[in-house]
Amino acid sequence: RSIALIGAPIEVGTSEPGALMGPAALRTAGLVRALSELGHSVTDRGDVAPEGPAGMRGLDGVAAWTRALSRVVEGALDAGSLPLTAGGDHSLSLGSVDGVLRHCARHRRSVFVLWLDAHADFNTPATSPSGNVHGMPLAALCGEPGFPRLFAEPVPQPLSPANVHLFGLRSIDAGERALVTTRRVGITDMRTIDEFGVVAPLRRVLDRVAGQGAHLHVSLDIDFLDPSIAPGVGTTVPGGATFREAHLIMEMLHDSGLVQSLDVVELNPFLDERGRSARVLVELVASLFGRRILDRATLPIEAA
Ligand code: DIR
Ligand code: MN
Ligand code: MN
Ligand code: MN
Repeated sequence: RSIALIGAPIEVGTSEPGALMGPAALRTAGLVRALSELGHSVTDRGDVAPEGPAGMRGLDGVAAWTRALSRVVEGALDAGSLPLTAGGDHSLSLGSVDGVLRHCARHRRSVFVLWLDAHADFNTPATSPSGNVHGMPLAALCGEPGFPRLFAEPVPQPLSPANVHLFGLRSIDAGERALVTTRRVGITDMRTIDEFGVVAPLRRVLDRVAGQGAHLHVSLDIDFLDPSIAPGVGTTVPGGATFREAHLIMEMLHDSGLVQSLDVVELNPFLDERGRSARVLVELVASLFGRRILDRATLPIEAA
């Protein structure tokens, strides 16, 4: 496939400095090479420049990035490429998903977002205990109030909360817990993964996406992973996905053939240990784009 790598060195959505080095660290860890070796044609579009004053923290700074990223992601999809937006804090998904929504609105296609994250990212300015915008993108994308002037134009078709699935959840604030419940957001929390593993819950999600013929956008927050394999993030939460669970998810996503756009977010190289987390992310992205141990899918057990 044709993949457009879009750097989004944004950190105004968080209080922990360092995420702006994320795109550079992913490039250094060999992201482009890993994807090219799998036979994909990768174009590195470089880093996006924000439209307007991007220095301030909070919504006004994030808005400048949102507009620029939305345009670049929509353009990549229009050109038939798969946009891979590399961050940068999770507020970048306001731009990438907005671009996806605009592209899909023109093609009358519904959008489904799979959010691999320790957190729900469904706060609004009214519910957020931290005030950090990286904890709010899903609420804004789903049309919750409190986000004026964030998007360039009103979204033609906002994201439906029923078409959002949080996977790996293990840290949620009181206000956003109430919101995701009333809005009926899909959730596979860590407790569910402990009980049933990743395969059955993810298969249900993928079957729904396939049934809808929806565009599948995957947003991978590095804190989805257990801090023991990925320490390079400002908001580590113990009890995350293991290396093997994460790879299996990526392999299932690849096999589904449904993923049309991807975010890789929250890598903070300043907190990383000698590039470990960046390398793990590159390995995971490679699995999502088709790297496998053998050149066939796993054999059915009875045929083995
Ligand atoms: C917390 C942390 N729920 C907040 N969110 C993070 O600030 O709203 N999301 N770290 O990835
Ligand atoms: Mn398309
Ligand atoms: Mn997040
Ligand atoms: Mn998170």
